[in-house]
Amino acid sequence: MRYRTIAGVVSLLLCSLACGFLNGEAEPEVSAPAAAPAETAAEPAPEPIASASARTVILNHTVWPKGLVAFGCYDDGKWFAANQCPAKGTAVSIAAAEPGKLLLETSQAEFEPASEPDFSDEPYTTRRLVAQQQKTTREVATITAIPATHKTYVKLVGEAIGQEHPGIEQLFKIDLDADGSDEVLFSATFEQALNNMSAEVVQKSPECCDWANVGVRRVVGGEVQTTMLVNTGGRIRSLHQASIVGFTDVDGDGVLEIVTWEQQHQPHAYRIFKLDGDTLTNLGGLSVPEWWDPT
Ligand SMILES: [Ca+2]
Ligand SMILES: [Ca+2]
Repeated sequence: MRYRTIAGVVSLLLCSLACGFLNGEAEPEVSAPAAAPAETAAEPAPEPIASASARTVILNHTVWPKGLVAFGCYDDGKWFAANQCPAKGTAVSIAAAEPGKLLLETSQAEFEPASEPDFSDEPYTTRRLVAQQQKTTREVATITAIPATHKTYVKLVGEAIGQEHPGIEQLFKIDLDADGSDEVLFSATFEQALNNMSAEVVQKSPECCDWANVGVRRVVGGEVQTTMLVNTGGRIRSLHQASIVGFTDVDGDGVLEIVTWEQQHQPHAYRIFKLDGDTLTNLGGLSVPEWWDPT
């Protein structure tokens, strides 16, 4: 068992100086998350919602607890935190943001509470998936890759995040709402920009030192707009990272929701964004203390 890696401690120290993720200083340019604030260890867990129509989004999580866990659930127009999701009910997967056909899996699932670490300064509660039946899979969209060096998008993404060398990591198009018009999604980080730039350019870059962004370009009112979903960075290196994890459909209406991941310091966080007409809403998230590793 290890408590905190050296990198984690360094990151925490850096972020005590530079970061304000959980304080909302770096919130994306969309409406605030609807998720309930994190509980403290002394507060009882909220009662699960009792609804047969709720759909729980399941996340394949690689740190703690490993495996499939409840990311959160959606019912009657509302998003609920993972520890409020029904113990039994409908679950929907997250299809990975990789080129090709997107397949979403729906199932009847059963969850159990995931026990919390016996110490934590970042309380985290979720539900672990323990049984899954009646799986059905349907094709929901196609992801088409765009070269990360595409000059037009290097320029557009660079303008969106204020960097001449944006460091595009992911760039692809997908029709989220099946209206026949593709949306373009991208992630861009300083780490990738470093890979693209010569050492001389890095030295001269006035924008140095860190950023991590996820954005979407889409048609709004007849014009293409860029909306940032994750938009973080600063002048102190703290290894900001961000990416598009994949897509899910929280309400089964055929319009895909976007799942992002970001790490501005500890913890790291997943977020889910819902496209409803011209509106893009941050439904909520799941923050995870990455330094916790019970193995
Ligand atoms: Ca579309
Ligand atoms: Ca949907």
